Amino acid sequence: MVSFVAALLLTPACSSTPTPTTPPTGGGQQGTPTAPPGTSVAITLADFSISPNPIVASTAQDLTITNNGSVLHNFSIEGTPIDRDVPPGQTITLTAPGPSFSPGSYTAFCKYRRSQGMEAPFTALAG
Ligand SMILES: [Cu+2]
Repeated sequence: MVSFVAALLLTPACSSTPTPTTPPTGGGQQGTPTAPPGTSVAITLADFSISPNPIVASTAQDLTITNNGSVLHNFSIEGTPIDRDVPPGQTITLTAPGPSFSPGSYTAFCKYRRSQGMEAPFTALAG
């Protein structure tokens, strides 16, 4: 048994045929995130969550942010000037952030209730 294990460990990895790694298709749970189709991405604020979570958008897409909660919420993106209040029942539109907003990984949050779960990873893709 010991020699069998040793033989496995000593087998050179380069002797095997390379296995192609196929990225998962659809869903976007793993691998490269993809922005939802369309010219805008809908984001919903609630008491106290942000959806979708995580958020993926292209810098060419508008963000429409709706507050479905009962109190004032806010949509901010860390490291950017984006900081907008959204009163309950209202929807705001952030037009495609464009040049002020580089593709990358950010954190979106409600500045009033971040510690209560109103925070989501935000991936901005080149648009
Ligand atoms: Cu909030």
